[in-house]
Parts: sequence; C-alpha cells; structure tokens
Amino acid sequence: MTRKEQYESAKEMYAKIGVDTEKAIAALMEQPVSLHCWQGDDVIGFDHDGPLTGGIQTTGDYPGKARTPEQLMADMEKVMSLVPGKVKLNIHACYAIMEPGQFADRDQLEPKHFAKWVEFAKKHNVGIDFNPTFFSHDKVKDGLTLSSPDEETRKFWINHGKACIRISQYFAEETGIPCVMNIWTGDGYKDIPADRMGPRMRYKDSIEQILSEPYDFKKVKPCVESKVFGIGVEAFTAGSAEFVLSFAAAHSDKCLPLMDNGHYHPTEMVSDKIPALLCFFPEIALHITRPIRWDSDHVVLFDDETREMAKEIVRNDAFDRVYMALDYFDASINRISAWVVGFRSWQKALLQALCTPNAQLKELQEANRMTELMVHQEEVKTYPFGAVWAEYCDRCGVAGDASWLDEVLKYEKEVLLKR
Ligand code: RNT
Ligand code: ZN
Repeated sequence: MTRKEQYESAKEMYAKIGVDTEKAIAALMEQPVSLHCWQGDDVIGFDHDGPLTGGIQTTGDYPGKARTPEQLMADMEKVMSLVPGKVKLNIHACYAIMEPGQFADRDQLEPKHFAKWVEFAKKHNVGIDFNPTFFSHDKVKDGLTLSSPDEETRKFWINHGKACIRISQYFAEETGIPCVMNIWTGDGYKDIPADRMGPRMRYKDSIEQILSEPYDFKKVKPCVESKVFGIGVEAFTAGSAEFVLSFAAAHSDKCLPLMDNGHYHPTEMVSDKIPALLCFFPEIALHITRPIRWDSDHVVLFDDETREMAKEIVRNDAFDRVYMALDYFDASINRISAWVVGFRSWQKALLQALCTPNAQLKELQEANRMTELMVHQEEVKTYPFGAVWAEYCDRCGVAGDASWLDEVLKYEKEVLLKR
C-alpha cells in the first residue's frame, strides 16, 4: 500500500466511528503553537554573560548551541522547516538585540531592541509571544525581584515589566497577531521564611503596577505563571498556584492564568486543571513541558499526559481560548532535534485528540455506560493514527516519518559543529 492508500483506508476506519480526519487535519493547520527561542541556547539570551539563575536549570553540554541572534534565528528556521502546523515565536526579554555600544538595561528596553525579531516574524508570517526576564541578572537581589523588600530592586523589575508591556503591544501591532506576555519570577526562599504574606503582598502590588501600563487587552495578553518550587528555592515560592490563580481571577479583565505542567506536585495533572479553569476564565495559557520527578523541562513527548492535555483543549472546543506554548530545554542532545521532537509531539497529541470520537464518548459517560466507555476509549488508541499523521505532515510539506533527522544531522555537521 502506498502512503496515500494507507491514509484512505485509515480515513474510512475513522469515519465508521464518526471521526472526520479531513476536518481534523484542516483544524490543526490553523492553530498556532508558540516555539520557545530558549531551547536553542540553554535559556541564556544575548544581554549577559552570566549563568542561568532563578531556580531553573539546563543540564548537558551538547555542542553547537546558538550564540548570536543570527545563529538562533537560523536554527529556528531549521526547526520551522521540519515541523507541521502553524508556529508562533516565543521570545524572552533577554534576547534583545542591541547594536554594539547601545546597551540598554532591562528596565530601559524599547521596541527598537526587538526590531530584528519583528523582521524575522514578518518574514515567516507568524506572531510573537513575549516574556519579561526576571532572572539571570545582577539586579535579582537575594533571589527576589517583584517581591523584594528592597524598593529600588522592586522598582527596577516593575519598570522591566512595564517596558515589556510596551514591547508586547509593539509586537501585536506590527504582526497583527495578539501577543501573549507571560510573567514568571523565581522569587522565593530556600528555607523556612518568617513571613510568607509580605512577599506576596509586594508581588501582588508589583504585578498590578506592571498591568497599569496602558495596553489593549485584545492585542496584549498578559499572563501570570505559578510554580511550586525551584532549585535553591525549595521552601517558599511567592508565585504559588493559589496566589497566581487568585490574582488572575481578581484581574480577569487584564490578564490570564498560565499553567506550566511542570509546576505542580507530580501526581497533580494539568489535564484536569484545564477544564477547571475553562469554567471560569474566558482564556487561559499553557506551558507544555515534560517534568521527570521535578520541573526538569525534558523534551515533550507523545506520552499519556501530553495527550490528555491536548484532549481537554480539543473536546472542550477551546482552541480559541487556550494559548499553547512549549517550554522545555535540553542541553544534552542536539538542540534542533529536541525542539523538533517536542513541537511534533504536541502536534501529534492535538491531531490524535481531533481524531477521537469525543461526542460519542461523552454520551456514554452521561448515560453512565462506563463499561462501554472504557472499551471504546481503549479501542481508539490503536486506530491507524500514524497514517493520518503522515498525511497531515505531507500536506504541511514536512516529513511524516523520522527522516527529518537526516536534515538535522546534516545541519549539525555543516553548521552546528563549526560554531
Ligand atoms: C520556569 C518557568 C518559565 C521559564 C521560561 C524560560 O520554571 O517555566 O516559564 O521556563 O520563562
Ligand atoms: Zn513555564
């Protein structure tokens, strides 16, 4: 059987259980997924020479990481040529591109420092998401930024956040696509604090001040991201789940909650939290990652929880309510391959969710026909999804099998290893 014939036969099988694979393919092509620039250089950026701090860590020293904007953009182009679906760029403030001699500190950043990213986005006809960078900087004082008791420190980081709102507005206006701007800090304490509320009250006030910078909420989507703990900040995190969710609920006319599936206790599932939040928030945002035992930020795979998260978006008809962004970083393997595997995995998860007879399964649940529900949920798992995936990739003009790796290895030999 040719690949086309395999697809035609799969399409028929799916049709018999009420799934229209043509519709599934068409729907997925329209959904942007944010491609995080920080996988390309181990979350370093261009505005400092220091290490990555803030309770997050990359491990590994695989050769070939990007060291300049040109290299990073070239690598991202390579990734974009190997993944199906629609990409959106996701960049951090520390990736500002400054001409020699015109250094601007984070509180002084302006749209012009990101003009090259806009040019890059326009070249590829994609939108841009943005993140203030509250880490890897000497003004992080005693591990604190927006919750610091030192007013000068706190002011500096508030001004950074405000500068980022203006830059996000610029991105949205230039690209014509809304810009999701995510606020995450690693603020916290390594050991038992004497005051938990004080830092949170300051954090609350700081984010409120950032959001007082004027922006059009249709174009700029500020998000707040929670976390359970970070390396070196095990005892207390200012931006805990309850804090952040309450903040977002209390300011739902100005910002969205963002859930990173690496930021909870290991038995907690973000797939279950997505529908919980969708009951209350018009829009939410996600960081899709793969935690192993902690927020290890492993490359996203086509695994159970990834698929379960995708299902919650698809079967709740929430594509236009959930902003999807990848957030992982592995420095121990080829970084382009890491990027591609993660992006493709999330695409697979979404496509498979679209190829599930969701309405019929829901009916079984509602009729309490749980025996049948289990049997049918299991049955659909071994349907010929691979053929639909290959067809989707074909239509997107990328390899439907692992042959894309040849391209990456060639690029590694010709470009990455020469850096
Ligand atoms: C850290 C958060 C945060 C970062 C990025 C680089 O634990 O997940 O989103 O990974 O901002
Ligand atoms: Zn995250």
